[in-house]
Amino acid sequence: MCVKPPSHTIRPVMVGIFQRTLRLRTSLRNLSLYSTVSSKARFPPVAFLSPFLNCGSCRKLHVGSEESKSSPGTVPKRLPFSRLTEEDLAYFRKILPGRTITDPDLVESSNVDWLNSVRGSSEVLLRPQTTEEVSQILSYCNSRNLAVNPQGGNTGLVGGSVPVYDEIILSTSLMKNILTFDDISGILTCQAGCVLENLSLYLDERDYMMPLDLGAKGSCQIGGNVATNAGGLRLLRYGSLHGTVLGLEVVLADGRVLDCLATLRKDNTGYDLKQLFIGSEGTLGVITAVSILCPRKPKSVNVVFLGCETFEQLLKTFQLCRCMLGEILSAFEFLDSECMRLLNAHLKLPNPISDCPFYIVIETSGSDADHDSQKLHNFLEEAMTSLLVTDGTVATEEAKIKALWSMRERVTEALTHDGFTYKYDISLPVERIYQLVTDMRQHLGDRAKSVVGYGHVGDGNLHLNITSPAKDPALLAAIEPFVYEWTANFQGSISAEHGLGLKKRNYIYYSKPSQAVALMGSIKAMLDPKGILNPYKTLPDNLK
Ligand code: FAD
Ligand code: 2HG
Ligand code: ZN
Repeated sequence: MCVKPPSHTIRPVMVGIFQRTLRLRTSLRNLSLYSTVSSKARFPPVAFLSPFLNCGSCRKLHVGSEESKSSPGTVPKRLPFSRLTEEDLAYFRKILPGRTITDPDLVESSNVDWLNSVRGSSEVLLRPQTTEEVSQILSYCNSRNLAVNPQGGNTGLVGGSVPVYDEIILSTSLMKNILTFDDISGILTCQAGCVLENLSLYLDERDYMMPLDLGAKGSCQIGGNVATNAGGLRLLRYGSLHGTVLGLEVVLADGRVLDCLATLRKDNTGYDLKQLFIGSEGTLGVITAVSILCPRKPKSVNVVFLGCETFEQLLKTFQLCRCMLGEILSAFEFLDSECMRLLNAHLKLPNPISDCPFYIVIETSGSDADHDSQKLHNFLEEAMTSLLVTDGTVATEEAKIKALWSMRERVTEALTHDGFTYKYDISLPVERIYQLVTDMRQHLGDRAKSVVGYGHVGDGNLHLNITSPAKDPALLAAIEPFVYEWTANFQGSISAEHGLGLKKRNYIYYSKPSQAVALMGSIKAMLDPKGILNPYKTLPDNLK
C-alpha cells in the first residue's frame, strides 16, 4: 500500500508532485509485487563445510581449536611459523615501549571481527606510530618467521582483519596523522590509520570531501579501505580507489619501505606498483601512508527516498535518473522490504514513506542549488507520472539527509540483530542483481529466517544476506556453492567490494581463471617469500 501522504521532509516544490500522483499510487496497489523471474534452482546444493564460526549469542568456535580441525577442507592448517617467545616480546617492548599489548583482555577485541564471526588467538597487539617502527617490526618478524596480521579499524566483513591462529596483530590505529593537504589540487596525504570519518571532517572544513563513504566510516581506516579496495556509497560518482589513490607508502614483508607516495595525477614511469597493494588485503605489504585525490565539497546536496513496486521499475528509475540527473547524480542505492522490516524491528527506524516492495536512495551533489532542485523536480515529476515510483520524500537539510541515508547504511547493523548472518557481496550485470535474491528465496524455502537484498545499484553490486536463528550447517550447504555457481553462470564476481579474506579465499576460482590465481601466487611469493603477511587470507589454500 503506497497511499501515505508524503512525509514532512519533502520540500514544498516536491510536495505538489507527490500530491498530484496520489491517485496513481492507488491504482498501483493492484499490481503484483514482483514481476516473474525464473526461480528454478539451476544447481543442486552441494554439501560444504564453511569457515564461518558462530556469532552473537551463539556458541563460538575458535579457528585454531581442535573442533575447527574437524573441517579440514575449510579451516586452513596452521603453517609452520615460529611461536612467540619472551625474547620476541622483549624486542617489541624495546622498540614500542607502552605500545606492545599483551594483556589478554586488551588483545581480545582485536582477535574477534566486527561480525563476531571469526576469532584468532593472538597473544600480542603491536601499535606502531611511524613507518620506521612498522619497518622494524616486519624486518624482525620476517627474520624470526613470525606471522603478522595487519589490522586497521577491524570492520572487514570477510574474516581478513583478525588472526586465524596466533599471528602478531599489527594495528595502524596510532598512525593517524594527516601529512599534507593541497587545497589547489585537493590531494591529501595521511598516515594509514586515519579514520575515514575524521578525514571527511578535516576536509569538510576546507570545502573538500573524501571520494569514498561507507557505513563503517566511524571506525574503518583509510589504510584498511585501500587494503580492501572498499567501494561504498559514492563509487558511482567518484570511481574506485584504483583511480583516486595517487600514491602509497608500503612496508614490505622484509621491512623494506616502498615509497610510492606520489601526489601526481599523471605518472607513467614504468609499472604502477601501488595498484598491486590496493585490494591486496594485507597479504603483500603493510600500507603506512596514502595520498588520495579529493573532490570539492558540493554546494548543494539532495537526498531522495523513493518507493517502487517492482525491481523492473527500480531499474527503469535508475535509467531515467542517469538520463535526467546526469552529472549531479552521486548515489543510487536500494534496499528491499525485508531490509525495511529488519530496520523497523531491530533498530526501531520508522519507514519515512509508505510500505513498498523496494526502496531507492538517490543522492545528487552539485554546485548550484536552484539548478539541482529544478533537475530533481523534473526527474521526480517524470518518475511519478510514468508510475515508476509510488511514494517518496526529499531531504536537503543535513540532519534529514543523514536520517534518510541511515535507512540504507544501517541495514548491515540491523542484520546482526536478526541472527547468524551469511553474507554475499556479488557483482552482476545490473539487470540480474535482484533475480539472485528471488531465486535464493525460492531455493531455500522456509529454511532461512530472512533473505534480504540491498546494495549499490549504480555499481551492479548486490548484498545478499541470509539469516538463521543460529549457525546452521544444513542451511549453509543449501546456500553454497549454489550462490557462487549462480553468480559464475552470469559472469559475476563473488566479491564485488569486500575482498576474500579468510571466508571466501577458496572460492576465488568462481571469478578468476587459474592462470590469474597462479600469477597472484607468484607475486605473493616474490614480495613475501616466507608468507608471513596475513597468511590463510585471500589466496586459496592450494597455493600455499
Ligand atoms: P580492517 O577490517 O582492519 O582490515 C581489512 C583488511 O585489510 C584485512 O585483510 C587487513 O589485514 C587489511 N588491512 C587493514 N589495514 C591495513 C594496512 N594498513 N595495510 C595493509 N593491510 C591492511 N566495504 C565496502 O567496500 N563498501 C561498503 O559500503 C562497506 N560498508 C560497510 C559497512 C559496515 C557497517 C561495515 C561493518 C563494513 C563495511 N564495509 C564496506 C567493509 C569494508 O571492507 C571495511 O569497512 C573497510 O574498508 C575496512 O577498513 P578497516 O580499517 O576496518 O580494515
Ligand atoms: C554496504 O554496502 C556494505 O552496506 C555492507 O558493503 C554490506 O553487510 C553487507 O552485506
Ligand atoms: Zn556495500
